[in-house]
Amino acid sequence: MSRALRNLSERFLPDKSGARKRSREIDAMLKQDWRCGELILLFGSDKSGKTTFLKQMRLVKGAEFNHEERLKFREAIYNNIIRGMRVLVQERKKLGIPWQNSANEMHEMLIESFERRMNFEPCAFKPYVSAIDSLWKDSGIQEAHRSRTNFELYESVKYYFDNIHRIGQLNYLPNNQDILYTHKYRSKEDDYIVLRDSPFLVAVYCLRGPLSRIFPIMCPILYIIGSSDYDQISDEYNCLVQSLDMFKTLYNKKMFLNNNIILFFNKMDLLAEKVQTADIRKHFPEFQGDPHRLEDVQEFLIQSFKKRTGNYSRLVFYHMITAVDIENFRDVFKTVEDIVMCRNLKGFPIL
Ligand SMILES: Nc1nc2c(ncn2[C@@H]2O[C@H](COP(=O)(O)OP(=O)(O)OP(=O)(O)O)[C@@H](O)[C@H]2O)c(=O)[nH]1
Ligand SMILES: [Mg+2]
Repeated sequence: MSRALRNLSERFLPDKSGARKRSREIDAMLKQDWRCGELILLFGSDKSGKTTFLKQMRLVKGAEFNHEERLKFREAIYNNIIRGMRVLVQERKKLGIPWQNSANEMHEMLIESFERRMNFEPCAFKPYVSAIDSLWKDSGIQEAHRSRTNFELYESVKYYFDNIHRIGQLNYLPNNQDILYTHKYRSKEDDYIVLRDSPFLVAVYCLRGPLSRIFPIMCPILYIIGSSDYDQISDEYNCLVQSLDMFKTLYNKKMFLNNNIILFFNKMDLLAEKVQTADIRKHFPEFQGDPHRLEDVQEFLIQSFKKRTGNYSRLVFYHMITAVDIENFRDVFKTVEDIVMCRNLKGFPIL
């Protein structure tokens, strides 16, 4: 491990305080020279699962979240739940779907008046618990939820609604699974991780940022794809197309021509569920095959990314994952290590 990385790990292991200072210092450290294999870059389109991937890498290395961090996640979970339900009640209204239970009009008012909160304590969340439970059971909300591909809603809210009574307890502290399902709104401290006893730092980057000043070296690139996003629209832009375009930009960036790229087709759990009912041909008429067969849709995704690589070829590995799956992430971590250390590469599927 280089001195730069050692300094960095000593100073930035997850439980250290002073997030803003930490983030500034990490930026400064990243400008230093890094040897290949010490720094891993993580890219991916919005909400594809980059932060979840980082959280898992951290957990695999045994760096558990401490009490203070869990309290912050609790606050994020409360906000995720109420904001998620607010989206659903608003969409129900827009779609003109009637309430099954008219008592929910009152709950709707409570949810609609919610503003994002800091220092959100369990006793302040308590009044929302029965409202969320009652709304979630209403066929009006269920119907709005079924049409969620037409508006932006985090898939994880279903998990939280299903667990609302556990989460609503006054002594609630999120477990690791709950934490993996959170979506925190952009915070830079989420985007870096130095892994204990591991030779590398993983950093999330956004392609819109000023990249050239930061990476003078060849470092492996992990690219996360939200595989189930093929029918999601964000800012009038299909999310899968957004991911394909971003990959094309990355693939063709001169500064990354020598970097190994590993594509992680994430959200396989959601994809498997989605193909049962959704028809990918509505969004991608060029799809040939059975739209309800997972393997056909996976192959289409692989080929779509392959097409974005244009005329010249280089090694691009790929892997199918479910980033929220704690059990299987050890294998994913091993894959990352193997590729970063360039070992056992023979068996890896290549784009
Ligand atoms: N079901 C399921 N949910 C996932 C998976 N991966 C990520 N998520 C959820 O998707 C949401 C977005 O994931 P994040 O990790 O925050 O995505 P991100 O790419 O960091 O998002 P931004 O930083 O906003 O661009 C979170 O609520 C995650 O829990 C997955 O494999 N399956
Ligand atoms: Mg993120």
